[in-house]
Amino acid sequence: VGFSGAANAETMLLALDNFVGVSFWLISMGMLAATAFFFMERSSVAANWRTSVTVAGLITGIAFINYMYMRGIWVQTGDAKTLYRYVDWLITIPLQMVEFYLILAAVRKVPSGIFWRLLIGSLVMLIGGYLGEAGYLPAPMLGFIIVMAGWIYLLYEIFSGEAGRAAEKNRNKAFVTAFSALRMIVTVGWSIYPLGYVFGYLTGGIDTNSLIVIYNLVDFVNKIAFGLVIWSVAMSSTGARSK
Ligand SMILES: *C/C=C(C)/C=C/C=C(C)/C=C/C1=C(C)CCCC1(C)C
Repeated sequence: VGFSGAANAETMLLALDNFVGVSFWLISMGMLAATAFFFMERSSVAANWRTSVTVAGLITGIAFINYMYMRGIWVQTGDAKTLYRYVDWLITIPLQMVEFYLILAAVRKVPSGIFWRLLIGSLVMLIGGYLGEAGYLPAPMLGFIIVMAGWIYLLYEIFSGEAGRAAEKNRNKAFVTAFSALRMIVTVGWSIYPLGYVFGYLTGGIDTNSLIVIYNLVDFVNKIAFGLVIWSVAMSSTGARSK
């Protein structure tokens, strides 16, 4: 029982000594647990933080369903093309970027332009990636360029654009720590995803199983830890209020 798709197709069961399949299951369960946690914790945080915590739960909830689906595809075919992940990414990445606006807005009034720029920037990024990966663009390189441009734009917005400047106005220690942790996730945590595209389309090949495991593991940080950072700043702001 190795990594072969044929072996899986014969039984239609998940071989538990198969690390790729197990990683799908582990992340699915992690996403489910995180979703239940965020939805239950929602009522423990101050009213102005509830939307942020709800959205954290939506992100892991969407990922949970997509992981169940991808796991099934993988068990049946021995493959799980990155393209399936776009169903999740198309919804969760815009939600994650909107989280920056939501946590800023939980603390003080911020211009709604921030919301729209983060939303539209992330949609452009993801749609470009999808079209490139699905073969709708004349060259995969074009998709890559659109995604990189979108991503750089988003980084600019949260570091030095209006969102970044609005965050600087905040002197609350828990908020500052959380905001910079979220920035790190979007900078460093996200930097793993292009590897699959670069090796898969631009240079000619990457081992599918390794790529799946890598994406599964980074999603753990990029979705669950991302939500936990938001939950923790929500909790500490709630505590500070009731004291
Ligand atoms: C929860 C899922 C997350 C945070 C997914 C993030 C995905 C990316 C940041 C993907 C980025 C890509 C590039 C930077 C270039 C090539 C195409 C992508 C879409 C894989």
